[in-house]
Amino acid sequence: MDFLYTYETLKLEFPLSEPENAKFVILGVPFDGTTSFKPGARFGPTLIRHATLNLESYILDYDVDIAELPIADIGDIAVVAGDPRRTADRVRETVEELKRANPGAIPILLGGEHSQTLGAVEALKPASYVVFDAHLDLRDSYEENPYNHACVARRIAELGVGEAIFGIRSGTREEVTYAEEHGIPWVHARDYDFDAFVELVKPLPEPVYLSIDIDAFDLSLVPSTGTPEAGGLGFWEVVEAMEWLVENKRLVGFDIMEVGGGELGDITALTAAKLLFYFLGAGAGIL
Ligand SMILES: [Mn+2]
Repeated sequence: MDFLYTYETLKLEFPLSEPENAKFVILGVPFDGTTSFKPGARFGPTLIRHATLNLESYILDYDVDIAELPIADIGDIAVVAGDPRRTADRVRETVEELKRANPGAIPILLGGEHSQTLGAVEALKPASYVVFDAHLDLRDSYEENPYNHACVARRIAELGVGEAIFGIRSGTREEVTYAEEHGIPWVHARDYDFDAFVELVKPLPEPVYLSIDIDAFDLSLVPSTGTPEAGGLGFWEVVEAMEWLVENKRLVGFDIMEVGGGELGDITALTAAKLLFYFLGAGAGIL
């Protein structure tokens, strides 16, 4: 099927399904128009796909070969340069197109700035938003733009979507106050463990959208991201949480955002690619 706003790009290596028949549908969002510090997120989707070439499709610990799963890759969104809202509109419309053709599909965004998650959430209308991030992203506006990447959790909260935020080690007093006043729980990276995750996520209503801002990981794993922060989470900590969500909650969407880097083989993209394969491998359990 053809989508209005996507174009073909490098795809995953193994045989892929058509989007109409796939359970998991990959969509790149190469947008970095409001990046504050370290540019390169526009290359994220391509760098992640390229990094997957380094990985076995067989996931040892699951005994699952993700090359045998119904996965599609519909390419990248044609972004509106410098305009996160209009680009997120294209993400929303693309996800809506996909869901009309294949209501059971779970879109997987590869980004690209976190601002673009808003478009997918608007299309999928989850009851809850679970996010791993170094930053609260609860600002009302940043650099005079309410659709800046630093505002995405606030925009999503305003849609009436319940939230739980993990891996935090950066925020403003204004954001902390907003979280308190609106009952948005968040866990500092220093306090994060699996039990804290389950305790907060268990009561959340379904369906759930899971967003992973790659900067939630310690920056040794993800040096090339828009706003890197020391003191983040380990790889298996996030995988373990993701596995629990896939097994215990109905997921409607997933993303890995803020992957940057200027060259093929970047560490950040390798981390993101491995995470993507673990998500797909865990996803075999819900087919
Ligand atoms: Mn972040």
